[in-house]
Amino acid sequence: MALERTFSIIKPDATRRNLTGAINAKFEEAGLRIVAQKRIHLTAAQAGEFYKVHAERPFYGELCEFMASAPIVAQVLEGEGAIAKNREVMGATNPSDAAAGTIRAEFAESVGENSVHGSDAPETAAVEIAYFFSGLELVG
Ligand code: IDP
Repeated sequence: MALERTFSIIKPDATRRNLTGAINAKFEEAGLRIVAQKRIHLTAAQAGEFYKVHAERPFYGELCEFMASAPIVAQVLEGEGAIAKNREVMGATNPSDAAAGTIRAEFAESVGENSVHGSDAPETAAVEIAYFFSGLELVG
């Protein structure tokens, strides 16, 4: 499997509860290297742009408001098959469906406030990384 990069967000529910280190430990234990990371506070408009594929979903307004409610940690994770591996470490969207030991099973509060975001495909990873980071900020 090829070395790959994926985009990750530690969401406001997790930064609020000081879980950045605990979540990063899960990534590192799974062999994902954090090659870029920054803590930022999105505006609702910036969150809306990031999540625009969900613009027609009933929870879109709530999601944008939540993502702008406290700082996030935007990250790029690198590793063998990083996109799939990160989705595995994150667990299912709804924490009540997430496998034991996953980030969402351990830390998520609800289907909306579910602690982490991770890209779902190479194309989205490339777009999401470019939305938050310049090439100079990716240090492998
Ligand atoms: P994913 O984050 O596991 O890829 P998506 O279906 O792409 O899940 O949804 C994006 C985000 O939208 C979720 O992580 C969650 O924060 C939010 N979301 C998804 N479904 C619901 C819902 O039914 N109610 C509220 N928020 C939701």
